Amino acid sequence: MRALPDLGPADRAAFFDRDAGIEAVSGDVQEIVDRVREEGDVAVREFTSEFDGVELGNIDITDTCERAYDDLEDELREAIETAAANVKEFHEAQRPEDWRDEFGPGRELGRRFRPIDRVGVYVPGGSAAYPSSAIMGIVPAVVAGVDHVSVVTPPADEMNPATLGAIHAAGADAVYSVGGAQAIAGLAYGTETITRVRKIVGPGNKWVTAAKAAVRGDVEIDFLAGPSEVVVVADETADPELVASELLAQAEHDPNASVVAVTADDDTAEAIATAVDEQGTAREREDVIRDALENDASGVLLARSMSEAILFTEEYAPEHLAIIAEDDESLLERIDSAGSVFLGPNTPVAAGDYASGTNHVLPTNGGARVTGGLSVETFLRSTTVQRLSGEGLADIGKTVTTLADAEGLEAHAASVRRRLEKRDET
Ligand code: HSO
Ligand code: ZN
Repeated sequence: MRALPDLGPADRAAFFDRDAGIEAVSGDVQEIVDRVREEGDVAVREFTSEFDGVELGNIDITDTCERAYDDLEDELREAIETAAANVKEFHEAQRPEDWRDEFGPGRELGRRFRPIDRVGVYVPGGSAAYPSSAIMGIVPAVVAGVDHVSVVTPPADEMNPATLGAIHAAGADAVYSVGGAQAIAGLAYGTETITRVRKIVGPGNKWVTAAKAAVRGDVEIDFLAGPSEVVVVADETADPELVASELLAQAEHDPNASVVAVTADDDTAEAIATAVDEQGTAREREDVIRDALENDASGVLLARSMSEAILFTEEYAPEHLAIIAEDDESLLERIDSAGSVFLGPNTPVAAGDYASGTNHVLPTNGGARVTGGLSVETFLRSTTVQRLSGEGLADIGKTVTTLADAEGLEAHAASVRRRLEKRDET
């Protein structure tokens, strides 16, 4: 437990600067990206053999996913279907309608939304299997109306059947068993097998994230997501064991995860720290949890007031924010920067990680200051539309010609004047 006011500048910087550590691999990643771009499937196979230790047969495993889905145990298949249905319902509620309105006499303006035609979703493999991330990446794209959703996921001698089944259930059009930087490069530039996409989304390890940074510009990406984060803001009414359970849950994702509890109550802080120690032993992923808890950006913090706790949280801009406090709604009013917020004692972050319906692909490392998580809008682009009547043009004509003249763009001004003159002639 640490007193928040006692944190020095270096301690504070550690809390507020939680980058994904991609610089260390960006040189190697650039080489992988360049080779896949030049050599296509040959390079994909070579890097997969080198990094995953797998000699790829078929890169395209779309049919394998369908079979994996059919073979899932009923209970697991139903859980996947329920989670996907809840995510679909919440994302359908986000779909914006095209609209047009009259903003002045004869000046009709509007916006229309159309899906991006081809997108790629990275579904992580690694030490934990992530069927839930398949749902979170694919379902919003399908809801947005994306024509072709390609999925890449790392190969293994035994691929996780739940992940493969979830990729099928979520509605992917094509699935490739490729992971790491080579997968991102394949999606960005296309290979003989992998269809080139216009936008790549989804979380991955630092190789994946570095590759997304490397291809950005040639292809759109969602954002550069790093290890998981949670801040729990708790008051004296919070059950310290529940607060601790939130820290441990996100800690088990990654040794570099950042997990913080902040409260203004001495006893609560003490009790949370004790509960974290108690709950931290004999866990399946104890090593990962321990490392995450020892992280410089993790800890139980004692603020002088809830206001100080909130200011800290706003500056931290966490991926996940849980507020377990009596006046949770008024505390939330004072927070602008958080990826996803969980209110009250019955709302564990795990609910949103899996099944409540919100998306769990969220900005980390302060990204919440500028962006939200994956949503239907991630997969849409907007177009503005306008129609002016003669009266509508006359109404703004002088404004346009004055500004065009000021910019020295005489032909712009003339395109307006000509119309106004013709209108006067009739
Ligand atoms: N908490 C993760 C998502 C996840 N949790 C997947 C469990 N499975 C996002 O930071
Ligand atoms: Zn999680």
